[in-house]
Amino acid sequence: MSSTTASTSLAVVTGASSGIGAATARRLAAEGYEVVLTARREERVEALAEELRAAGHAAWARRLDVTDRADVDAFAASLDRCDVLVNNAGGAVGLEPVAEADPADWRAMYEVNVLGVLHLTQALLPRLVASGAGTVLVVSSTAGHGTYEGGGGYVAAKHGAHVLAQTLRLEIVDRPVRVIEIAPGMVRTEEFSLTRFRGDAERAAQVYEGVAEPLTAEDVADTVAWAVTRPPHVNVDLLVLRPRAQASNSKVHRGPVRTDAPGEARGR
Ligand code: 8X3
Repeated sequence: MSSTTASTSLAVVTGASSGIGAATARRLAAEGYEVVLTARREERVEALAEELRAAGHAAWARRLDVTDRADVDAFAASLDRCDVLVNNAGGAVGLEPVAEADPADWRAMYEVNVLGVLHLTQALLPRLVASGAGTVLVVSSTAGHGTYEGGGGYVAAKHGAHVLAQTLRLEIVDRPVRVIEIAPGMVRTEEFSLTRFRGDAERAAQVYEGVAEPLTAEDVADTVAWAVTRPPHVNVDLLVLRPRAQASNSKVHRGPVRTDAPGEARGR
């Protein structure tokens, strides 16, 4: 598939059709990686790969369903090498409480957020080891580190992705492959909340209402690029990033930023 030379590192990005995945593909291309953009929506990744090629980057697109193991294996077999795997494909479906949630939604979230990562990682590990300095990166979520009402299925799945990364890091400590987890909090992308609320644009917009500056896909891509471009012996185990206005999964400031110093009212 690729025209990689011995000196060009190749990065595979899953879920590269929009949001964090697309921003990450752009950013890694700009950093000099040859990038392989994968997603179920082939026309989207093909358009982005074309755009990157027109800008002088080495970029390729491949339709890929990370939940389909045969598809993943065929994809892995088509690659000459792989230096970086960015497991970004994932997402949330629904915000129903545990008592009312549809098990099918939970299953779908487990399939893409956990088994998708497992499939790609298993299939590409031989290439990553052969690279001599491989990186497996998992874009998890702050949902992988704490729960919130209505988040159950997504939180359980993202905890699974976190545990996969942690466990793999233990198991391959003697191999030249590092395992990085980037856990973003509130990121305003065009699709995350729209998918969660099954296309209800009004509900999706409410998630970010009044929040001064939610993170952008580019903010996360910047962090991914920073972690990936550290020297190979430096492993950023886990990096949690949130917008300044979000102090925890359930504490978000909505409204203007206060400019009075804390304690000022009491004369301190
Ligand atoms: C997205 C963050 O708070 O919607 O991964 O779970 S949250």
